[in-house]
Amino acid sequence: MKIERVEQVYLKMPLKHHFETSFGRETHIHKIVLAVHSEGLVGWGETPVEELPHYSYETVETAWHAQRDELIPTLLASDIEHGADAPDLFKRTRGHNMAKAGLEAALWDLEAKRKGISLRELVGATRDQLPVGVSIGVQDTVPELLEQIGDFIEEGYQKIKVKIKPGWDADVIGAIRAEYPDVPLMADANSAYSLDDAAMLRALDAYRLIMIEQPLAYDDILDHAVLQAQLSTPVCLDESITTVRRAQEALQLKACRIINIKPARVGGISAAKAIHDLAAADDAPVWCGGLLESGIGRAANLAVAALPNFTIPGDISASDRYWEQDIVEPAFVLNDDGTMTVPDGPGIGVEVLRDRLAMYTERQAVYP
Ligand code: OSB
Ligand code: MG
Repeated sequence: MKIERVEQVYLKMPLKHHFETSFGRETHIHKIVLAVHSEGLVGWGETPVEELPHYSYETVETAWHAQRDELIPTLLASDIEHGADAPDLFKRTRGHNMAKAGLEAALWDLEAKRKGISLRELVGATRDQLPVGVSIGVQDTVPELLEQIGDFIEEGYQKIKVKIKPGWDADVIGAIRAEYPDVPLMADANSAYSLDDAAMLRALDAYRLIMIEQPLAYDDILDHAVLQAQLSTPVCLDESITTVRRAQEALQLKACRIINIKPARVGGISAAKAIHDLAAADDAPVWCGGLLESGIGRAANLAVAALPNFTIPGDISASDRYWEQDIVEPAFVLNDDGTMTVPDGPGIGVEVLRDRLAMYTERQAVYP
């Protein structure tokens, strides 16, 4: 595929409600959308970076720079056959996974559209309805959190994930369990603890959580292995798993029993597939996390999450969970049975709305 033109668009999208994690409270979500053009077709991808280096060291500015100054010129100078060839094409660049992942996703979408097949089919996945869950930020009060959880259960979400941080943890989880004894529940700490907090983390074992996500340092494997040996609750790694190699180390060292695969965090769809396969060979389930993607990234995440070892509901909520107006049509909706339908049209299977893009555009560039 000879790529004739690449569009790079920085979007700032207002959230319906603020989203709070142990890093702080967000009211807007920043991201870069990429469009790759070839022979009249357009492939779309999303780089779900933040404005500031909190969850990840990557930001709008670092991703913009890596794409503009290295990745896009490399792509324009190449003749790439498959989206799956992107990691090799970009291998001279170390790190910058989210910058790479957005371009790789656009190439997979373009390849699928050229072949007239869905991205799901190109990825090699077959399931078409996926059970999904919802991630809920830190709230001002416990009653507000309980009410939100009740609303999401009512809507049909099949897994509730709540953010925890020191001062908002064991008591809050206990209150949720008292109100909703059987809801599939998990906690995500976003690295807010250390091994000094092992006693509190062990106390969470009483609440039958499906897992605890990334309790310790964002770049750690070894402390998580020490912690996992002390917990009956499975540890799930998110931030620590940045590459296929890290996933292998984590599984081998028993630092986790479950992996949250975010294609953007691990560098793209190819790496996500490789980690899926590695975990499956180790009997470790995986699930698809999210980075508050727009409909473009959401569609690609659904296609990847249709692979067979994604056995735990993902953080793949409906468009209206975060957005008044998504940038794709049709928007993603939750089915009555708490599943989401993987689009089966060509590529990502949803249409990108140019007028919506324009509403949220902060900056854009076209190459060459
Ligand atoms: O840790 O999974 C996380 C959002 C932004 C940054 C990190 C995380 C999250 C979420 C929300 O939990 C996932 C989503 O609904 O997209
Ligand atoms: Mg997480």
